[in-house]
Amino acid sequence: MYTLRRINSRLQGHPDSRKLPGVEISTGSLGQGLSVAVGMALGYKYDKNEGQIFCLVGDGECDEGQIWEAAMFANSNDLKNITVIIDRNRYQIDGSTEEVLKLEPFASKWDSFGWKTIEIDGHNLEEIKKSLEDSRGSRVAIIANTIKGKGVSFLEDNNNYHSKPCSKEDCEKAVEELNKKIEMIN
Ligand SMILES: Cc1ncc(C[n+]2csc(CCOP(=O)(O)OP(=O)(O)O)c2C)c(N)n1
Repeated sequence: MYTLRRINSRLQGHPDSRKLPGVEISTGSLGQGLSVAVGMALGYKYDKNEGQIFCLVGDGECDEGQIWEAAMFANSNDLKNITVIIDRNRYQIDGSTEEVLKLEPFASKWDSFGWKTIEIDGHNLEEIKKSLEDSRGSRVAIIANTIKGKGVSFLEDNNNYHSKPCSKEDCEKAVEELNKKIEMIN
C-alpha cells in the first residue's frame, strides 16, 4: 500500500493486469470496462455458459459515450447475463456529476437503453447482496446510491479529498472516528 501511485508499483493507480493478481484486464481509461464486460457476456452466451458478468462503474464514468454504446450493444444482442453496478456518489474529479455533465434522470436513461434498473442504498450490505442475486439471468443496472467518504465526518461528500491522499493528521482523525464507530457496534 505504501507504494500506491508510484512508478513500478503494482498499485500504480490504475488496475494493471500484468502486475496485480486477480485483475484480468487493465483499465483506467474511463468507459472501457463495460465494453469488455459486455464482450465477456456475449462470449458466455455463445458458449452457453450460465455465468453472470458483473461490472462496477463510476457515475462520472457514465459521461463517456462508450458506456452508452456498450449499453446499447447489450440490449441489441439481448444479453441476459450482465449486471452493471454504478457507484452513484454524485461526485467526480472536477466536482459534482450534475454540474460537470447532468446525468439525471439517470435510472430512466438506463431503462430507455433496455436495462432493468434497481436503485439501492449502496451502503446497505443486505440490499447489495439481494440486488446482485436478483440480477442473475437478466440485464440489470443497479444504481447504488453512496456517500463519498462515508463514515468519516470531514470526508463525507467532500470532493477536496478526491484522488488525493489524506494528510497524516487527517488520517489519524479518520481512524479514530472509525474506531469509535466500531466500538459502538461491538
Ligand atoms: C477517458 C478518461 N477521461 C478522463 C479520465 C480522468 N479521470 C479519472 S477519474 C475521473 C472521474 C471519475 O468519476 P467517477 O466515475 O464518478 O469516479 P469516482 O469519482 O466516484 O471515483 C476522471 C475524469 C480518465 N481516467 N479516462
